[in-house]
Amino acid sequence: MQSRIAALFLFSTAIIVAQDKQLRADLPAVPRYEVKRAQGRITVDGKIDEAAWSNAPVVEFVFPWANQTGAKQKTRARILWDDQNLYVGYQADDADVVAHYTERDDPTYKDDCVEIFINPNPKQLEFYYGLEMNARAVMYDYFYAFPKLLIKRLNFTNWQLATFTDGTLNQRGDVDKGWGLEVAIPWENFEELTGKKTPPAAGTVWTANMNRWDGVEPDRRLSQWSDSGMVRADPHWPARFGEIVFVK
Ligand SMILES: [Ca+2]
Ligand SMILES: [Ca+2]
Repeated sequence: MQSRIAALFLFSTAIIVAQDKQLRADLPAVPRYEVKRAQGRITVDGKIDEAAWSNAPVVEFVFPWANQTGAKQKTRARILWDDQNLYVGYQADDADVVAHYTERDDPTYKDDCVEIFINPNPKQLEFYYGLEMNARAVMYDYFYAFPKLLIKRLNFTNWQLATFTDGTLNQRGDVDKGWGLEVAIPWENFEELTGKKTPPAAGTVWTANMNRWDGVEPDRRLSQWSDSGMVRADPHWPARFGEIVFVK
């Protein structure tokens, strides 16, 4: 009986998900990114100015939702790796940098915010990690049993995170230039999905997406590395994450 109830619950949940998560037609193929080794030290200060970053390919986010309003402000992102960490760097053009949340696991996605979703085991599409970080370097991290359960009690350890604002945070009357964010994530944080603490072997493919929430309601936009394909503005759809391949 219990299993029948469970099956009924799963069925009804699937219907809700299908209604809520509708994909657009004619989507482009998901992008692929070569994650290069960091040649030299990265100082996590929000400035993407180390020599190591100049070796990393740059991706620019797209704006999939034409119904959203507000300026389409450019975001460039890069990823690197070494034996200790995965590094992600963002540079966000932004004429008005606004972020209010200050505590771990606050809903930073309501601020000016950048995100990375990481699936270290692309053979499955049910589980991934999310890191959503606002322009004042507040971390909201979670494990997502997609789409049913988001566990924000998961807290990554030993990460480094910093932002740099080229302008004035939360001062609305002036014109800012933008902000940058760097995060270094030690490999051990991914071990539940990889079974290993060590860095991935060269050639390993994970999937990921990078996102940005920008602007102040009602003029707010979501942009992404890989278009999630959702009808409504929604970054979460693991089948549409891009591929990241770790190269030597
Ligand atoms: Ca730096
Ligand atoms: Ca958390």
